[in-house]
Amino acid sequence: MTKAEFVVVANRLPVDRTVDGEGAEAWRRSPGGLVTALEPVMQKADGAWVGWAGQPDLDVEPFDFEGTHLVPVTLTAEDVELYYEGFSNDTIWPLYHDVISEPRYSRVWWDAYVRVNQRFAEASAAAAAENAIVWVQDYQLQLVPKMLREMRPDVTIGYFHHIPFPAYGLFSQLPWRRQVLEGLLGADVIGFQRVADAGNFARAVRRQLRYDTKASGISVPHGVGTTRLALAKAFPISIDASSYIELARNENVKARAREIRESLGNPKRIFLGVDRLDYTKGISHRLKAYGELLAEGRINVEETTLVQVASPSRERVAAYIQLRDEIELTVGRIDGDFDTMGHTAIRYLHQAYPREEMVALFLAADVMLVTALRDGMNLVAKEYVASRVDNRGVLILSEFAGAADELGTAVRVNPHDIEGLKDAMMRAVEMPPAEQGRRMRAARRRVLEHSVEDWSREFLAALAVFRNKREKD
Ligand code: GDG
Repeated sequence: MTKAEFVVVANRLPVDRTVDGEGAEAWRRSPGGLVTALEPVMQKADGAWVGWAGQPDLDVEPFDFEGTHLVPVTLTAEDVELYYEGFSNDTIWPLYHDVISEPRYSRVWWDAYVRVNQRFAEASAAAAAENAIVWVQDYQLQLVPKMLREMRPDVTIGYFHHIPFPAYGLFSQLPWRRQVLEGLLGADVIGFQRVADAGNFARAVRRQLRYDTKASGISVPHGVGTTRLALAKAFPISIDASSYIELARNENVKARAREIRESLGNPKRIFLGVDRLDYTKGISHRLKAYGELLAEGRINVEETTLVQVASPSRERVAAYIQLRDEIELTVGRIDGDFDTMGHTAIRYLHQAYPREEMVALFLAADVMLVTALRDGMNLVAKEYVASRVDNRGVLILSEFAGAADELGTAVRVNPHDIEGLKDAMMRAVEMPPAEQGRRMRAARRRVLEHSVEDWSREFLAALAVFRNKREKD
């Protein structure tokens, strides 16, 4: 088997398996941001990517795809249920998002999480060349860094955490908190979205493991009486801004944006929400605020429409099934109360769209609503800003999304404060074009100056320091 100098380990491979009408199988690049972010690095470094192919019980040999060596990890239907839907999405996800939904602690799920993390670690150990760099992605694989270090002390290990790391008072609920911290500390560099996340992690390490921390450095016991240094700090993720700019300048996309406005009856103002249908995104809070503005007559359906794209997500997890029912009930009520024959209050779409359509929606929208109750970063906020090449439009941004640390000129909200949210929405619809321009230009500058390529370059530069040191020792 070919060994790679650079290995990415993620729950999912960057491809989807397709089967055509005749039953012929093929692989198609999946559209995710991480794939775009790592593509240039993978090509240059002759990299390998270890991950699950997205379907249970699918046993595929490693293969090459568009210059990347892909190493599939097989998950059985039971693994998917216990490790992925269970521990990852019904324990860690709600716990790390401030228990918006109640986390479930199941020993059977934990056992599966350990078992599957071990399988990912073994596959990574087998794929990595001597002294390779291995970059582990996200909360499904928190135990991989330590497992891998034990198998392969020669490799340099990075871990990036895409979601928030919670305050110790919450994190300490986790029955396996020690194992998770130790798992993560197997990495040389542990990256977070916000400075606050890195701070929460360091505090958990001090309180739970009693290790010393100083600035971003953590002293991790290593051998008898000695320690090694691990770095835990913020590396805020970003987007491939230029691809959004290109789409926003495309004549077809611009025409589509006009068409969308027309098909909604040319309202004076369009509000837009684009989220995976997830309880962390604060969709209910935004619907509540919008419904009240209509009821109070501060806005009316002749002039204003809310377009809510809620793309299907985790549809087998109970909390998501319930959330969908709640949201669809609320949308139905608001539309029932306020729609007219020609105008709708909320155009709700439980569908996923191609990126061109997303950008057309961004261009059509006067006000973008990002009202997450907790969010690692929230890429949609950055995508909206990048797409507004006309320097128009207003971003309403929750202070609980990581993006709020960077996009200081957005209209900032606490989504729990419904009156405050309503006032912010009114302020946004009434904002003069000159002020929109000032705010949008500053936000765009930030997104354009710090794109996803900068993110991966900065993370890998931090890892390279560890690798060089290892080579010298
Ligand atoms: C996690 C963290 C962090 C959504 N619907 C469609 C579609 N999308 C795209 C968006 C965006 C992405 O999916 C969602 O990214 P977010 O950042 O908004 O949220 P999560 O999925 O929760 O991502 C988050 C992120 O990881 C990266 O580190 O920012 O905090 O939770 O790119 O545009 N794209 C298309 N059709 C859809 O219907 N094409």
